[in-house]
Amino acid sequence: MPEVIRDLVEKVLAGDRRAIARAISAVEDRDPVAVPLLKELFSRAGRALVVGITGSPGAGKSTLVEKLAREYRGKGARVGIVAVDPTSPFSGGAILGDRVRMQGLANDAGVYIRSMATRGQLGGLAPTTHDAVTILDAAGCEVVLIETVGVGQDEVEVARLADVTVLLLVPGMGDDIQTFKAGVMEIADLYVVNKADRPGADRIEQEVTAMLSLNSRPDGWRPPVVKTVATTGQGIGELCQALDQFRTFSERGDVRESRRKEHWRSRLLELLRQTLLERVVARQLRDGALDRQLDDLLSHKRDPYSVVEGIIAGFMARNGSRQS
Ligand SMILES: Nc1nc2c(ncn2[C@@H]2O[C@H](COP(=O)(O)OP(=O)(O)OP(=O)(O)O)[C@@H](O)[C@H]2O)c(=O)[nH]1
Ligand SMILES: [Mg+2]
Repeated sequence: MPEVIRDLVEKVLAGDRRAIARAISAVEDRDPVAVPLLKELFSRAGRALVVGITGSPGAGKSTLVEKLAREYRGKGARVGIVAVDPTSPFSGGAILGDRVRMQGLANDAGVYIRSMATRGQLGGLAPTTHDAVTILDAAGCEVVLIETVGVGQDEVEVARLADVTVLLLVPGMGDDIQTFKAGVMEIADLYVVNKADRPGADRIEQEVTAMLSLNSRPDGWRPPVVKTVATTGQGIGELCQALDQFRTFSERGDVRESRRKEHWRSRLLELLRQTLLERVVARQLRDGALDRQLDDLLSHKRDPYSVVEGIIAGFMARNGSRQS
């Protein structure tokens, strides 16, 4: 293993914050050290509790994450925070907002905070969020909190990555709860009614509880509803307890294991798709080869299915001889 990678691995494993930052940047930038680094770190990961926190813009996710991180710090745990931002990495506004709200944690060596931009990626997770979690996990974070904005499909993505998913609701959503996509409500293991200092918190709590009583989950878990005021920290202790309860529940049954299995199944397929595509593009579609195919498509001389079959056949022929 090259010295530079060995050095980075050792520092990440020791929890060095600058090394963690460098490792995550390497992954984001698709630096050549990223894959060898992740290969080394993977066997040291798998212990962290990964908590996904989702909810509408402005629901109080960052404020809650900060309080939750403090609560876990109080118990002596090291905490990693990944705030996934839907904006481009260049607009920066919301990222700065998150940083400011979490400033209170900035000087704590036991907390690592990272913003990641989705860069337009569907699903609300930065493409590299998974790898960032592996790095934080290997670096000794017992808890990794992932904040992701809840717009459409994003919650489903975070739920696949997390061991436990928390959905933040706020008073004043009124009938919105009815219009919440069924799939979104289903992915939450825990519901938080945040901004409970505002009128309407009880009503929304009742609505969620009523809705939950109508659906029973196949795994038998009954998602609790916790009221919080993230700005003051009220209810954070209860939330932590509820998280612990879910953890115990999911570790006792095979819930956690089967979730992780599903997670790795989709992750492997995704990685395979990406790697194969990159190899095909690198070996078969160099030097304007794609453009030449486009001409045939535009004039309808060839159909796209045959073009794809041809590209893959060419790749297999070249690679078959290489590998045998
Ligand atoms: N009254 C009240 N305000 C809150 C509470 N929690 C958060 N806020 C305020 O709500 C605003 C949004 O909070 P954030 O923590 O940034 O919300 P967010 O969900 O992270 O927002 P985005 O990341 O932009 O989607 C801030 O002004 C917070 O101070 C709460 O419990 N009560
Ligand atoms: Mg936020």
